[in-house]
Amino acid sequence: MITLALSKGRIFEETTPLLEAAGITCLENPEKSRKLILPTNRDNVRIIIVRASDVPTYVQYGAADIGIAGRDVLVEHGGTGLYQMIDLNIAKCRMMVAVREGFDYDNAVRSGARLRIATKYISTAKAHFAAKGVHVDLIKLYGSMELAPLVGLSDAIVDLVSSGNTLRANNLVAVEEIMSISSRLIVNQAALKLKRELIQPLIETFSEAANA
Ligand code: PRT
Ligand code: MG
Repeated sequence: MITLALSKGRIFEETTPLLEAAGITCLENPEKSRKLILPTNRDNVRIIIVRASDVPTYVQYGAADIGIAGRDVLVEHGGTGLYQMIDLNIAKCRMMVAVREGFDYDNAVRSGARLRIATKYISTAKAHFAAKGVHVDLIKLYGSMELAPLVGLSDAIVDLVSSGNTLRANNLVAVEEIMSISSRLIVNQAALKLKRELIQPLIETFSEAANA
């Protein structure tokens, strides 16, 4: 049996065609079902539904053999116990620094003043600003980062941007790109050895489908 960890929403939706290419169909819709363990058409493959940021943790401890997670989540997790097998080229976006329209970010950085940054990506943001030599106070949020600069919680945010609509709707502008993001197939290190004959063909079909 292999267990695949996925988050519902965009990752589940964009993974479905890759699973289909590997002959795997999930038998329940995670948006409708309250079940957290979903059967597939193959009795040796099951899907577990977890929070996007929890996917690496389930795979690290071997509670899931494989999983799909964004590069944002993987960098923040650190990658211990995981093999990052392939870039699936799905759920793409960019991790950006954004500020209120009219806020002079370049000047704030140049002046050497401490910047207040709100984000859910504390360790990624910390590494980014440390590499630039910018002093920051980091404020941990769990969502709706875009609100923080509007109500004076922070000078800037570090968040994901895809269409840019959320920034525009809130009079924010992106001022710096930290990294480009897509989702990766991750594999538990022990599972890759012990269940190689089940996992290896999946990796191959996924990588063909991702590059098609
Ligand atoms: O939603 P929940 O709190 O349960 O968890 P989550 O937000 O971590 O999960 P989910 O499903 O929203 O995101 C899963 C993964 O999708 C992320 O880890 C990214 O790798 C990837 N991804 C791709 C995105 C986006 N694009 C994206 N646009 N994740 C989030 N967003 C958000 C962003 O945070 C911002 O609030 O969408 C908003 C911006 O979108 P635009 O189109 O308005 O720019
Ligand atoms: Mg979300």
